[in-house]
Amino acid sequence: MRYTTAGESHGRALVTIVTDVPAGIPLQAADIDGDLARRQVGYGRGGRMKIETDRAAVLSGIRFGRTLGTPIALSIGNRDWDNWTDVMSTWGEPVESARVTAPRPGHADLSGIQKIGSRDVRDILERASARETAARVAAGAIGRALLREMGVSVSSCVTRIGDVEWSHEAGSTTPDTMLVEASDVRCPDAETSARMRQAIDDARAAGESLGGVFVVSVTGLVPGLGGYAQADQRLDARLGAAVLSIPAIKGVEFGDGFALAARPGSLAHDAIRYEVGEGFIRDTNRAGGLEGGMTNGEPLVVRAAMKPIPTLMTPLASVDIDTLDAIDASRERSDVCAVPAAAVVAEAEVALVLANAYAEKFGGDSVTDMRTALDVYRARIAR
Ligand code: EPS
Repeated sequence: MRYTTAGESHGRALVTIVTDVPAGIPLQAADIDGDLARRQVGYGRGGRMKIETDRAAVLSGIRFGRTLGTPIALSIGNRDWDNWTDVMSTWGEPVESARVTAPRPGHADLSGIQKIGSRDVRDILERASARETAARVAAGAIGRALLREMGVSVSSCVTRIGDVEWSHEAGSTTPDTMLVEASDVRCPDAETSARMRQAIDDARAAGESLGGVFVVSVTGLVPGLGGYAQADQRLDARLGAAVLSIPAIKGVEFGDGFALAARPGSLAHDAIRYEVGEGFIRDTNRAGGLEGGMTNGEPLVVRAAMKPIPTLMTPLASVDIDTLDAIDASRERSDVCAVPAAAVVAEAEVALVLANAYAEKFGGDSVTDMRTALDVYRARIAR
């Protein structure tokens, strides 16, 4: 599956077209809209989320609740567009008073205007805005629906907001411990969630913003997805690129990741044993489910670091692009913390990579054929 998106943050709508979708995937509106809703909630979001109630209109590619195998076009309206029709008009002359001239450190603003030669930072920020990730989540819901047919489930949780960390046992971030939909910071631990909320409140009061860390965990994967033979087959690289494509993500690790660098080999890998009737077993999952660029049948554990949002109500220093005078960076209505939302976006990105890995290995035309091929493969490796 490949997807592309279009749409400005305060334009009419976000759209996505998803191609190379196997036929016959059962899909309901609630699958897409449910994920859109999960992305929208989350403690630390700003006023915009009170305006939007994201829903995807399906324009093509789904008939009677099943994918046709044809491109799926989805549109998510921006309710806020009604408030931006002058500033974001398709035609006519620019509103000079609405021009943004103070680029925000950390955002795409400055490099963006340098890149395209614009004198209005809004030309950049409208598309660099993480609003675009709503369209990715809609696309990802189709990947998730395919994975469901393959017996795979994808979930996430937040393990750090600012300096508040949930110190969970390594390897405990499997879906069983990640039933966190009820928590508005997506952290499974109630006491830590309360401290995370307090940190967000404190940041808001100080005109600050906060980043954090989240984990995406995937269960039900067969071994051997991805590949060891060529660089572009390696699943670590493909997953890493997908998660790093999400705005504000600055680091990704798999399993014990960076901590592995400090350990001797005997404490860095996952010993193999065999049980009749159960097959190959690992008692640890330090590798995070990936060895040699492939899944190894253990839960996939992807951890990512998100930097704090660049829009600060107590702004950093910047330079006016008209006068070149020192000036405060521009203030826009914004979120204080979007780590819980980013975790849901990462689920979508991970789901799309894994859906493609299944389609490569088991055939991408029809979900029925994929399931048959998967059953044959499972039976072979069980022998
Ligand atoms: C964003 C700024 C805020 C966020 C937005 C991302 O929007 P606004 O400028 O309209 O207040 O709420 O995120 C979303 C709209 C969304 O759907 O996630 C930014 O500058 O990146």
